[in-house]
Amino acid sequence: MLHPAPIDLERAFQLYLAALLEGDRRAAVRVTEEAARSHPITSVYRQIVEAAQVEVGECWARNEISVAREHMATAISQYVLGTLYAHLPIPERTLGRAVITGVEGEKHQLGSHMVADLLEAEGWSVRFLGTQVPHRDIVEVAREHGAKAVGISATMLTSLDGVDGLIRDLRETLGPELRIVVGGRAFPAGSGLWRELGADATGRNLDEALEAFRTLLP
Ligand code: B12
Repeated sequence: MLHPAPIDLERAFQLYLAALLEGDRRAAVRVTEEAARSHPITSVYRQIVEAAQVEVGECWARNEISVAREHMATAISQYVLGTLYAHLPIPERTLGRAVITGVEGEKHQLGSHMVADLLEAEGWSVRFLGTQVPHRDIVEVAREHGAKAVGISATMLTSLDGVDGLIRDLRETLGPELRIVVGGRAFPAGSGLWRELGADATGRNLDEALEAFRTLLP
């Protein structure tokens, strides 16, 4: 019996982007599920979903698509992450407990959503809070969950004060043992900003994010 050749990631990206821009959720789910059968899940997240979201942002910045179309595309990507999550191999063992969150005023949450999913697939017990959460509530969840690490996501430079405040609040209540990882577009390559804010590690993309959390393990 003949099996169709596995879909190439570049081709899958093109099909996925077209599906996002047309608002075709069914096609977006189909292409990512097909890609997930023959490629590592990190590649599907990074080279298809993330790459397409970045391109959607470029189209929006060039005024080629409306805000409505960008929102439609992002809503589809959020849905797609939900469908891919169902296929993530979640190990039985628990490596450690983590909370992943955005800060007050920050609206971007797809990147931290991906980080949270893939940390779970690595064996972390994760509480993902989305974004725009009051900081005292984040501290409370981290305490209740017994978090060893908190990952904080920031895209906009205007969120950096919030990151600074949240790190202070976390350290004040949960002590210096708590490990803090920051990431997102607000922390560009080569910037030592993360260290200045008192974080223990940073990551600019999914692979670096996973590596940053690995360094916290004994
Ligand atoms: C979707 C989107 C939105 C949505 C977000 C909805 C949602 N539920 O997330 C909405 C409509 C709310 C939005 C609003 C705005 N947005 Co916007 N948005 C985007 C867009 C198109 C995609 C974002 C995305 O999903 N990216 C894909 C993810 C996977 O990438 P990522 O977030 O960078 O995450 C990765 C890494 O950064 C890292 N990471 C992320 N978090 C963490 C956390 C940890 C702990 C670690 C280790 C790593 C890590 O790992 C992730 C995976 O690799 C981007 C374009 C882009 N280039 O990203 C613009 C973009 C980010 N937005 C932009 C702008 C300007 C805005 C607005 C100001 C627009 C406006 N005038 O209102 C507002 C600001 C709102 C606010 N206060 O936060 C600009 C930012 C420019 C800049 N200054 O940097 C961009 C780059 C668009 C552009 N090309 O100009 N936006």
